Amino acid sequence: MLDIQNSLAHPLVIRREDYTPPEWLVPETKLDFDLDPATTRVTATLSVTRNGDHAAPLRLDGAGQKPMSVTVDGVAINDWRIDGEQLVIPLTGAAHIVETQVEIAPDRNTQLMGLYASGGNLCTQCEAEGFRRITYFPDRPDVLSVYSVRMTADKKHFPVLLANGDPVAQGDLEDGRHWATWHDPFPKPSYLFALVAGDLAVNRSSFTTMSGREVSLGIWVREADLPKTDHALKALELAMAWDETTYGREYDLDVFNIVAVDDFNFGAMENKGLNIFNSRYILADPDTATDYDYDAIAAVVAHEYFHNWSGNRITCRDWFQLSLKEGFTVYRDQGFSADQGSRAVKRIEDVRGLRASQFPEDAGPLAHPVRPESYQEISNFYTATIYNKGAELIRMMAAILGPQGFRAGTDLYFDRYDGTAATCEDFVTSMEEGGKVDLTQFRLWYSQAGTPRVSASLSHDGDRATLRLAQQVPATPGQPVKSPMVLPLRVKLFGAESGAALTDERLVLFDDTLDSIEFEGLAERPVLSINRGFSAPVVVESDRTAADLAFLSAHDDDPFARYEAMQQLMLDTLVASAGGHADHEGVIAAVANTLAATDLDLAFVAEAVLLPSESFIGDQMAVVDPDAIFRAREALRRDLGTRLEAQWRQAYAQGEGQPYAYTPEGKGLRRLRTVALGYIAASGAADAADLAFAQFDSADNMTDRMGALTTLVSSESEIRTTALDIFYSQYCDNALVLDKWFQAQAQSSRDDTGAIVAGLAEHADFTLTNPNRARSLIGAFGANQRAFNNADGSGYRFLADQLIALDRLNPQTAAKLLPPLGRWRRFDSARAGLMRAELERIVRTPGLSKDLFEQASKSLE
Ligand code: 0A1
Ligand code: ZN
Repeated sequence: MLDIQNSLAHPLVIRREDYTPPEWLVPETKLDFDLDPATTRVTATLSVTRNGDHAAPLRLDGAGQKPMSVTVDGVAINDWRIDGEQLVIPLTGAAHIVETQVEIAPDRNTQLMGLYASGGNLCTQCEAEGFRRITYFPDRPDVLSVYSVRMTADKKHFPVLLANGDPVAQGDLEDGRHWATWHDPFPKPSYLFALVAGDLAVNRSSFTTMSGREVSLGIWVREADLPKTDHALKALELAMAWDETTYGREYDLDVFNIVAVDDFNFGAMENKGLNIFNSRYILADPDTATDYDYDAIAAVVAHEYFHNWSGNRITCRDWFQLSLKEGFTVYRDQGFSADQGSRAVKRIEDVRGLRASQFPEDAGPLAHPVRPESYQEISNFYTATIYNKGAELIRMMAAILGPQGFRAGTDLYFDRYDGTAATCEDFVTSMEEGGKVDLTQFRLWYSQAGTPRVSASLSHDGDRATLRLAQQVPATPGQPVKSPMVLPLRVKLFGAESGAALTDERLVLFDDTLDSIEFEGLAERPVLSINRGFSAPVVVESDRTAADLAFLSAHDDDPFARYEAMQQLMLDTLVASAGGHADHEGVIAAVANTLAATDLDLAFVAEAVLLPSESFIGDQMAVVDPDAIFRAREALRRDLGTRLEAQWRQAYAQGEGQPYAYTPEGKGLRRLRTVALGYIAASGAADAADLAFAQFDSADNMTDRMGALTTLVSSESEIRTTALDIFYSQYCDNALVLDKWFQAQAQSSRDDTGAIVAGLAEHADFTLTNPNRARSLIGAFGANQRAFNNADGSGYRFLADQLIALDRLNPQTAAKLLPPLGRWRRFDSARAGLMRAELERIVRTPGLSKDLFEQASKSLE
């Protein structure tokens, strides 16, 4: 392993402890772009100032380009040199004007970092280290500069020229070209730089901020897509208002533009005043986007907007602090989404996401703390841990401080660090001072990886009860021994006979000083409700019986806790049944009870009756047996389907004939309808495929159509191919919908899914150059536990082949798709051996990127 690592061109490990302030600052940056897809000339004029008393030369980061000229204070120089990929310029004074000129080729940029072409337009992506692909610059987040940008381009192909900040001037040139200048008065790091040149149409609106400033809002897309931008624009307005009322944060420029592009490595990017989005998080109409898509669009639009304060006005000192902006901003977007619909359902969705992606990451070879200590390639650290666990840390601090304390803490943070590049420690200190609490032990959440396990046991004697707690934080790579953490646990007791609350909810701060809590004056046997609302991101192991869990699933007054109790009951049942001890009665009764309840929101019911995913069941087992898990889950689905068939049919009929409306009620009806359809199909009912096809055929919206298609793709019925063909011919011109067609087939539970996916990789519409398409097939297949882990190793080989091919085009996206291969320790030795062989094959591939190398080599350790 180490030999391979040493032979790489740039095996550098960057460490948090090595941080030093920049030697040179760049208070002002002027950029001149002579834009052309084949060759773009970039002239950068930097005013640089020496930072401190030292004699070091100016070092500017670059990647993939060569300087054509360098001048210092207006005089061409030739004593510059290239060191690695850095341009080193000797400077004698305290302040200079340095000008460089480079040429770059956007249309050959398949990595989608820096300046690249997408759908005939030109756009940029600079986070984390893409700016250096555009021009030479100290490309680190603590160098803040005020940018002025001039762009020149062919007017016919690129009639629209956008950049950060506010527009200044524009004009025509004689040769069919035109120009525009933009100025951003807010000092920003280079990763927030953006420009777009293209043939785009705009959906405009305006927003009056709380201090009365008018902001012009614009969403820029292809002309034909304009009708699909209203939902995103509305979400932006809601987000702007929400940030004012919830955090007192106001927008600060005269314009706020969003551009949607088809080729994008992530979801979206918060460039100052010019957000650039993956088109899947902007474009929606009922015919092409599901309810899930609509929700995700609002969440991502809000997320990027919220970054204007948590990320842009206050940025990160270095990339180890990434969760400072990402964890906080995810927490903020989760709060926004919760306020738009059902708080409980939103929390259930967020916790499900955390368990699906962050818990396995924290338990695997790529586990890292929320504030990592080292990295090879920063792109690999845009992880569920940084984002979602990071958000849970903020949520825990908010719980500890209470609403007023938390708001005082965030006010202090925004005030004190505005205009600076800050650290996670700065945030925690603000919380301590604003909320008047001591978070000394809490800080371990930032430095210790791994998901804490809490064991909780409630004993009861007369009218007293004692809750005994113990915690253990598992070893993770590089961290064999852990200290106990502060776990804020919301706890409440219910009477086993009456179902009534026996206590108020208590927030227990379970830290190194506490191991038990006493309750007194209890009139009857108590049942424990713990970690209500998922107040701490931990695994709770309790001694509650199946009967206790069923009781809580019916009586708990916290909907999240009710859902949790049902999940735990289902999990215990499924793990036992994968081990050969099937007893479905408890789950069937509890699900029947939930379906019969009349006081529950339908979206909640739909979530509560869904079985845990195959991979989450696997996470509970010492050795994952994908086939046994699949069989156990299918058997329970079949039993639930048959025994409760009448209730499923009733739930299904409830939504029938309702005209489409994107409202919380409408979403709930559709969600429950699809879940019910799944159970009817699982029951083996003779009419199930026809029922699904009828829904597919008559649906007036994509949610119902996809719900039906998802059921059909897993069926043995011939109608399955008919539906897939109809769907394809109807939507083959819409890339975002075609992604769903690929994804649904990759998620199928059919025995031949591996072969189908391999065939789809050869389909004329499959391409690795578009990250959405690559993810829709390869990513979805990697997450299909049974299909991917086929005992013959074909799934592993397929993934490795695809990743090696994708790495040559787009290393970031390839590296993101690797983790399923890194789960080898969790499987039997035969599968583990096959996975390791593929990881080794990847690591030994000549010319492998740093991105994929880091992920694959760490996964082997
Ligand atoms: N800061 C963005 C995420 C993002 C990160 C890297 C990117 O480069 C390809 C793109 C986007 C966010 O949190 O939304
Ligand atoms: Zn973000």
